Amino acid sequence: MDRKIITQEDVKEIISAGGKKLVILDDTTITSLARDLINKEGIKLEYKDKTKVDPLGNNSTKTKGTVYSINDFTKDTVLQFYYLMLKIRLFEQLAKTYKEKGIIPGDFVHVYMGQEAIAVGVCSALEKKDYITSTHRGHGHLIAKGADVSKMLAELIGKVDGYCKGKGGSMHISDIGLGILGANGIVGAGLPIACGSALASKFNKDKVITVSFFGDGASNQGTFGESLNFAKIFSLPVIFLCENNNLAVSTPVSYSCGSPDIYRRGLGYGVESELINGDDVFEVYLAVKRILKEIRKEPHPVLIEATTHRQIGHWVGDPQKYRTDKELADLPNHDPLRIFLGKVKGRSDITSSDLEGVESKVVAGIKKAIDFADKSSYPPLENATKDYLKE
Ligand SMILES: Cc1ncc(C[n+]2csc(CCOP(=O)(O)OP(=O)(O)O)c2C)c(N)n1
Ligand SMILES: [Mg+2]
Repeated sequence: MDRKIITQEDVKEIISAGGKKLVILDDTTITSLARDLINKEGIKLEYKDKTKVDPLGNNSTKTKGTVYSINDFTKDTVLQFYYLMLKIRLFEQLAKTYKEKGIIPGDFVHVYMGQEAIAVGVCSALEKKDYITSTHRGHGHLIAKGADVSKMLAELIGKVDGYCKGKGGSMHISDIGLGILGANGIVGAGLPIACGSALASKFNKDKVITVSFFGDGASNQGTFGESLNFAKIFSLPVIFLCENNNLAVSTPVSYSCGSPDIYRRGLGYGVESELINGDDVFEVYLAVKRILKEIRKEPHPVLIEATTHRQIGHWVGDPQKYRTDKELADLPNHDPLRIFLGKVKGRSDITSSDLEGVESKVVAGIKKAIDFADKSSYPPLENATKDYLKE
């Protein structure tokens, strides 16, 4: 079988055709549900490339790259990916400028530039009813899940029409109606929250899935292990999505993580785990779509590690003295928008005027947000102590 990914359905097909052997490529991914069935039915795996040792012993579902054709995607989907990624990029450029000019109050603004392919690939694969938990670097997740950029911008600059009436700021935006269970200033805090919502979905049998975004730094928090174990023992419908940008503020993974393969930690908890290329929106979308389908069929947790690159500092104003010149010079090669545009060149039906049309739409939306936030007023002093608790 020359397939790159073998799912439970593929194995069932082989069984019903009376097959007892599976010939696969060296870098074929076998999902954990498929693996369980292969083991149960005693199907033999035979690798075309004989250098590969038995993957079942290793229990790894490492993906070396999903093979796809850009032509597999509809034009609408491709343009929607561009719309969302560009919307995030322009929103973040604006947030950066506002912070540099002192228009945004408070200490830190963490922007998502460079990681857009993950938020957009994941959230485009989700259904509206699904939930996400976000992080301190959350603007991209929120925009991809449908948050209103006008209300977001108003919140960032402390205005009364913002998501939290201007009192929460960048790291406290949520919109339950859109399935956004909150950005979060506490590193690693989203994972247990995701377990809670996934537990509710399990009880309600509503087929809702929760995705918890977190960083490589958060993977060293106790909440990571506690949440993965909890989700496994209760078979919760949740994806733990680690955005590995190799840095927690200034600390690289090589210093902070015992093993550079964060996804492998999931295997120790019996959680299906994969490594994907988070620079490519098409790859992220396909991997997450496939995993969601399996989880909706039978609830279980999955850990995804998506490699990615933070295009600027940890916070706006971070001089990034800890990054080498070589690393900084290589960043454009990992820019998800650049990678996207390179792939789209292969589509004869997508013209530069199609892309320009998307750009104009994004710019108009950002201009509207600026206008909305500008016109909104600051909250009155007498409301300073209100709205913190449900009244
Ligand atoms: C519990 C906790 N510890 C420390 C911090 C300070 N802090 C904020 S962001 C951050 C790094 C997080 O790194 P990572 O999880 O990789 O996310 P990234 O910033 O790379 O997106 C730290 C240590 C915090 N907010 N919460
Ligand atoms: Mg990080």
